Parts: sequence; C-alpha cells; structure tokens
Amino acid sequence: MKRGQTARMQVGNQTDDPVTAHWHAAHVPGNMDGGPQVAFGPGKTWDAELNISNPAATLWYHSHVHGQIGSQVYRGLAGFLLIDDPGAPDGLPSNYGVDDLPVVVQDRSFNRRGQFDYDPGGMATIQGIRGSEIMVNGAIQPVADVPRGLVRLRILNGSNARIYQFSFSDRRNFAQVASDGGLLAAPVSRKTLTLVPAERAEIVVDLSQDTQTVRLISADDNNAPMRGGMMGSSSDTGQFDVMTLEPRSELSATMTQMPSRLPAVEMDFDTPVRTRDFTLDMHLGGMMGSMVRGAFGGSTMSINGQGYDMNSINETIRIGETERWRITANMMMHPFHVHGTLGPRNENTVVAESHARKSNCSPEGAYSDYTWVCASGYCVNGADQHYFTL
Ligand SMILES: [Cu+2]
Repeated sequence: MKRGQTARMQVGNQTDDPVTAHWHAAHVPGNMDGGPQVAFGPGKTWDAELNISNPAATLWYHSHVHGQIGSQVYRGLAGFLLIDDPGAPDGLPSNYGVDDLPVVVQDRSFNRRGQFDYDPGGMATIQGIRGSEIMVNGAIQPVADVPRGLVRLRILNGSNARIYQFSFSDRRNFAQVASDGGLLAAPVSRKTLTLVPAERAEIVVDLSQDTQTVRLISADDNNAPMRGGMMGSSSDTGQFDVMTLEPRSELSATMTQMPSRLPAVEMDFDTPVRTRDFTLDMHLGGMMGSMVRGAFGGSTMSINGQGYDMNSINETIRIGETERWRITANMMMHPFHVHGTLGPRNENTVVAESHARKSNCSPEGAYSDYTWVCASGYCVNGADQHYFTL
C-alpha cells in the first residue's frame, strides 16, 4: 500500500469460526481496525476503508477474535501489510521477491498427519505455544535465491510466543534500516536483532562479495516466564537455522551501495501531559488451576486488576498528546502493544541482563508500537515509556 492512498479491503470468512482482520499498527479508526468487537461469522464478508497515513513501514494483519488470536494466527490467519511512501524514496533494495523479501518467521508443530498441531495445554499454558519447526513464509527453513548485492529482509516475528535473536551464520554485520515504526534516520550496523512476537524490523545484508550460501540463524531466547526464578535456572538451548540465502550471479543486483541517510519521519515527543501506571498481572493460582484443567482461562490475565471486557473503555487518551506510561509485569516478560501510538523503542531497558543487553541497544530514533515489559526477577526494570498518540 502507498502512504496517502485509500485502500478498500474486503475480507471474506471461509472458516467455520468468527474472524476479524486487524491491521496491526496501521493508524486507522477503531471500527476499521478489526478488533474483537467487529468479529464476523462464517460465510460473511467485512469491508474496511483504510486511509494509509503511516510512514513507510512493515506492518502485518491478523485475526483478532477475543480468546482465539493464538490459535487463528497459528493456523494462518495473518499476513504482511507493507506501506511504501512515494513521497520519500528510501534508496533501499525494493525489487519485491528478488532483493526485497518479506520474511515471516513462525515456529510450528505438526501432528502425524502433517497438520498444524496447536496444543495450548501443559507448559504452553504459562509459556505460550512454541513449535518444533521453524517456518519462513510457510516453508520450513527455505532457501532464497538472491542477487549478489544488497538484500533487504523485512522480518516479522509471526510466532505465538518465541522470541528470536537473529544473526547470520558467519556473524557478519548487517544494517538495520527500519523498526516497527518505519525507517530509521540512518542504517545501524549490528550483528544481532531481537524480535518479540508481532514485532518487525527491516535489515539490509551485503552479499556482493558472496559466492557461498549464508544462513540466517537465531539463538533461542527461551522466554519462559519465571526463568531464573521459581521454575529454575536459565539456559540457552542453542542456535537454529531460520533460512538460507543463496547468492546467484545471474540475478542482477539493483543495489550495491548502502545509503548513508534514510527518510525517517521525525516524531515530536512533547513533554508528557500525564502519567499512567499499568500493571500486567498473571494470577498464579488461577494459572496453575487452569494448567491442571488444560485450558487457559482469560480471567488469569489482567491489567491493573481488571480482566478484558470488550464492552468497557478502561482508559481514554487524546489524539496528539504525549503521555508517560509506566508498565510493570508481575510474572513474566511480556510485550505491550498500544494501537495508534508510537514510542521510542526501549528494548535496552528491559531485556534480561544475561541476554544481549549490550549488543542490542536500541538504534537512535527507532520507534515502535511495542514496549517490552519485564517482570521482577527476570528483567532489569520496568518499562517507562513515552507514548505519542498518532
Ligand atoms: Cu495490533
């Protein structure tokens, strides 16, 4: 999609369950944003009109039915939503499918019939669903033919619970050029990139000198709650392959030179006009109880002691204001995503001390619709975020 244009979306439901289409991080009105309130049933269609005002960015869409998001996304109700800004050319590889590749990374398990195996019971009740296979764009650890030049990867962590810490097999540097919120002001050289579920980043890797394959790999961040706490010690389970890039000289490289500056949209964060505190709660008693039952009750999760009620509006904020939100989690590390806002990406303050804290400093000027929230005993401290309502 192009910034400044209007997209008319017609979403058909060919499943047997209610679905929605949520344009994750697109700045659109609530009634167009596919939240749980607008779920529609089998055989029905839903129309949305999206005025694309976001700067160029890699977004995604997914079903957002209350209580069903995990299983529906696991089964495939998700996809990319890419926004270009014709008024702000980025000078980056843009030959879609050749040197500009969408890369959604999802871990999935399969049953004996080769179907997705979604089992939310057992430890998944607490830790979320983790699959045994790593899939990229629906294929298990695929190989992409790419030109010998600069290659742009728009990476989305589309997994339900797994946190990835991406790098290349030869530990080469690559450039991060965009975060959730869009392009950075300049490419940032790094060796690793951590993405929490639903988070996106764009990187550019230089393959102009390569004749051998290069593998995109990940360290397993093993974001189990209470690790290092009551459930025992932390230990990495090592690295795994995500996908392979095969440089091909017959594919012509459109780009070999990295731009030194990028057309980032400057955000003007005013002094916060108010402060709000949010505590994310997981109720251990209820959780263990539901674990025994093998079902995850929605009532075990709450914010400031209140469970989700789609008929309630818990907080009202004003468009265009900057607020300071202090967010704490009492049990496990948890992403916190606020629609219609952006904040400076604050990964650095919340990643566990033992995990890539030094190598994963947030690039200057990176904005995100995500905040990482740490739990006491697991992360360094709570998130203290300034949000700007778009
Ligand atoms: Cu969202």
